Amino acid sequence: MEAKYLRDAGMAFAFAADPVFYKRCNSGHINDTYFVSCGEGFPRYVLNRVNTSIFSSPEELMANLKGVCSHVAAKVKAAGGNPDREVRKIIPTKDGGDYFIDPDGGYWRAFLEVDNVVAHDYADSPELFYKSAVAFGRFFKQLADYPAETLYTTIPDFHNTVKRMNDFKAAVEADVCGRVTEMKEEIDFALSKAHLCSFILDGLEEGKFKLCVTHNDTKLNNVLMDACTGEGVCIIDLDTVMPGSVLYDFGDAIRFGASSALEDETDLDKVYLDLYMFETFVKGFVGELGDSLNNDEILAFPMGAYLMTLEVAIRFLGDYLSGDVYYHILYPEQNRDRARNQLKLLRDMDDKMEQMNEIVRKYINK
Ligand code: GN1
Ligand code: MG
Repeated sequence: MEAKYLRDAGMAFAFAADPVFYKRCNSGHINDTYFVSCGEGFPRYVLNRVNTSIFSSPEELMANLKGVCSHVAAKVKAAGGNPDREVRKIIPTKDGGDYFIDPDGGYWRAFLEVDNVVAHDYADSPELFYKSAVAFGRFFKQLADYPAETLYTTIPDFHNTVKRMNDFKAAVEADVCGRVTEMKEEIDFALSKAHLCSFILDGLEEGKFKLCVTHNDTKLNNVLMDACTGEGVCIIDLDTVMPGSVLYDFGDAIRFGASSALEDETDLDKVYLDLYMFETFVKGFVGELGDSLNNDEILAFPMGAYLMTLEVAIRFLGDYLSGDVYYHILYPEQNRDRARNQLKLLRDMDDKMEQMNEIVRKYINK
């Protein structure tokens, strides 16, 4: 169903012409996104209604985005690239604001759509996945000198896996929907990994891993790739850009893109970690980042992938137990199915940890 006020929002922005057609994008789990067409010969746009129950301070969110986008745009320009294409371009409202606020208090914002690009939900070739690794690596490098202290925390403790585990335990205790019995096996398995949750936080605290500006949601479909050449063009979904560890970005990219199946696959026999894809991503990422990574970070890549998978698994499972209050779902048991999918991937990573370790050892800086 089309969101209420979509058309009012469409008319509020300084587009090149009035919108004539809206198409819903179904891939985000949090915000509502629409592609906007303004007719032949005009650029296309993206309209996005921010989920303010999750991003509670939309003004701060937009301040982060403006800062990050203009920083990356300057880098793109300096490298002779095209900033209208290689970084998210924010479109102001007709009166120069960041947002259109609808009568129900909904916050809408708009971006220029990048032409001739594709976002993939699934890495159907190693080349494609390699190119995404290069694109995420480049973005990470572009933000290496961003003044991190100016970034607002859009979601506190976003990748604090210890806190995520505690929240999960609380959801199990509360059992508000009476779903704990059904999910006992999955819950016990997830809880048996609780002792691992502080690995990245400990490394950051000890100074083994660097605190950097990270994207924090490096799903393959957050890289727009050129439809002709397949090269990564533009990194999108910048709402969670915050200080963190490179292990978050590496790990989440593996969780999503080196899985043999989609996050929503319900046939668990199809879900496993593809080691060839894992190595492909390591190669692209390390190749792009070089010595901005230290060896402790490279050696911890397998744990980064493991913990990001565990984290998302307990978030999906916790949301199922709590009555599906966080993620968008298309059918009632979707969060349960997503959690089972991620836990299957995690079990497979348990079996493949030594092989992952062996792979990353080949890529450390000598
Ligand atoms: C959410 O909205 P989307 O699909 O880009 C979530 C990520 C999860 C991801 C799991 C703000 O991302 O953290 O990894 O779902 N984003 C937020 O697919 O919670
Ligand atoms: Mg996201």
